[in-house]
Amino acid sequence: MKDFKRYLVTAALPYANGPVHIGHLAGCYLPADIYVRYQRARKQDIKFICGSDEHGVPITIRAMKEGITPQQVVDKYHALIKDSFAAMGISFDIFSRTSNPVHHETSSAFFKKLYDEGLFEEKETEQFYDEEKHTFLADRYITGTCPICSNPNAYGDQCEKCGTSLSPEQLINPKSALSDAVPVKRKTKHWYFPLQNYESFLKKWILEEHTEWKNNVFGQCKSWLDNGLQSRAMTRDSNWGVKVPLPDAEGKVLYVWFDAPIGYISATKELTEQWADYWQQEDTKLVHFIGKDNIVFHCIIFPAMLKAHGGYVLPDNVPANEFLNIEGDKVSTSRNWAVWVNDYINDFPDQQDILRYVLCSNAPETKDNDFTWKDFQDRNNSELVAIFGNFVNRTFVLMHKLCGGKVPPLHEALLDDADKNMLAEFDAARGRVEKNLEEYRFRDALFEVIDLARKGNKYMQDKGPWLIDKELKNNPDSERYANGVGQQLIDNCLHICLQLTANLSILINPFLPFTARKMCGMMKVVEKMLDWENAGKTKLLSVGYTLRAPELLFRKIEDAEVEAQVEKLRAGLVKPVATENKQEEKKETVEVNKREGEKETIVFDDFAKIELRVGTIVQAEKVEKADKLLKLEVDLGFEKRTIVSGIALHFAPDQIIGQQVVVVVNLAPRKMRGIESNGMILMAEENGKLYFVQPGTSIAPGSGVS
Ligand code: B3M
Ligand code: ZN
Repeated sequence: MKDFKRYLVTAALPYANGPVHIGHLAGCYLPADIYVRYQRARKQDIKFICGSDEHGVPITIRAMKEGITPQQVVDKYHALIKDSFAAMGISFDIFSRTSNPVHHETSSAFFKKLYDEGLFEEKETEQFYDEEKHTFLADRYITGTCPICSNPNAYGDQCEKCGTSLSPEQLINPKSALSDAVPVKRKTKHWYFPLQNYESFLKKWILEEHTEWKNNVFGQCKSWLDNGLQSRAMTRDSNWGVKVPLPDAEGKVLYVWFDAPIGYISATKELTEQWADYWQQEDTKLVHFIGKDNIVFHCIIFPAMLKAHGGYVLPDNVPANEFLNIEGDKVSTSRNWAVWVNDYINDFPDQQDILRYVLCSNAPETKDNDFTWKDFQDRNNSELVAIFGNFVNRTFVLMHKLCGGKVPPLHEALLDDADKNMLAEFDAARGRVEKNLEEYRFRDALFEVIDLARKGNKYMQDKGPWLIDKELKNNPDSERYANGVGQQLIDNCLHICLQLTANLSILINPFLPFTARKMCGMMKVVEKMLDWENAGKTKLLSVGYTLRAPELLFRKIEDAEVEAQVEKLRAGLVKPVATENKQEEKKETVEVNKREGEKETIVFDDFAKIELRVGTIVQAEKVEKADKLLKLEVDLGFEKRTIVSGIALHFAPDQIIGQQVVVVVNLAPRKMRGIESNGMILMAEENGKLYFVQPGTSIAPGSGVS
């Protein structure tokens, strides 16, 4: 592994066109913050960079919608976003903005250097133009039907339904997003960056040298590189953005994805005079935290730009997260299906750490995940309150009750295996947390911290110092507790639990910084104790030191609170006007002509969640005391699965061995009669008789069905 001297951590620059929601937090800001807080605690030289992305079409569209200028839009949302992050404890060293002069200078000089070196292709092409609004239509200014999935509301740069990246020419029935007018073609000149010239560099750098990147990131990069790269226009016709620094470029600005990543550099310049050390010294570890929709820009385009420019470090890692859905549905800002961070802060004042906890323990690190308010309540009540909070609280209460409010001494001679194992766990847990954090597995790291608290609870429960105390009171002549041994055993248990509390505060600090601070207050220690080098140590609190009264670290979340949040979410839902009417129409016809068993319409995305594969039944037997169930062993090619199926009244076990079936393979496991069933077999039914749904001919197990 490379020996890095300093860290430069960036988190994606949010568009200043709306508030941030919890999906943004879970996607990149929270993991970035945890990583940075951990490295700061390790006393690393580190800078944490972010700011708002104030250019591009999202801003101008928002301005039109609200009837204000783009400048007013960015001023309003920059402030709102900055405050939300600060309130959540996201500890940027700087939260800058791409409208700052330093950014305009930096990005335009960057462009000029590539231009002067002849690294752009200048091309005149025909592009869509809105004759009513007198403007060219790129990216999101143009909408139409997606050629891949037929979504009628695809954008000129991407279809949000199927995720395909598009160019305006590919849209069917294109129309202007500004006026609804049918656009015409007009000639315009732009500067293109020939990404294909950097293909071999990128292939070597990513596919050979960065095989450690997360699977989702590496996979996306590989598919882009395998499909071959093409020139991309790095300028746009617009008046909002960084002006193209060339004499014949009136009305043209830099493409927002050209200027925005340079925003990381500009913000560092604004932060420190030593900015060049962070960006241009080979021993800097640059890490970009982003969401999955930004992977290509951070792993392919920006590195190619940096390489073309020369003199800059490239990212060592780009730990992108997937998306966080809300209550089973994709976040949609236009439908207002989101939990806004500023709303959360209003509704749950001083409860930032609960949200940080839930978003980290359920982070979409390897796949899209779902946030539900019920899960929020459960994780808080049964993990934060019942495990972590409970351990700390019991320790403090008992220490006040049984040890006079002071850190009791440790009587080495009386230490047994349970004590020694508990003490050894401090350092072992530190090691596990550390390894997970270094490798960007934040969920696992947090789990280890909670698990340590869980072990603390068990240790205390097994030792039961209150029982010793009771016995001493009831029977002062107790032999086994004679000569002060009873009190010494109590001392040992609470001494260890207090040292463990100190360790927990250090380990939890990157994740729940507000809680760690509270714990320091209770232990009457300065925050310096939270330095990572103290993690694993068993003598952090001095014997005889008086500690404060316990303060509850977390509070329970009541049913009514989460019910109110779900209600708020549903009440705030905005249906797009066009589809709302259509749905109403459909509802009526459904009421009239409802078929038996008819279900409501689902969108393609719902269907796409189901993984269907062909399998071959290789074993079948009756389940004891369940006349309807058969226990099947199904060969799926990549593995064999046990599936319990309710077909025993229709098929004899030995008749069906060798039959091919279609299996829902990603159904959550379910226990039936004590047997875990891992999937479901598709059956057709006619007049009460069951038939297997089968491929028409025998094909390889594991083949996909769609
Ligand atoms: N503003 C896109 C986004 O918020 C964009 C990120 C820029 S990072 C340089 O998803
Ligand atoms: Zn599509």
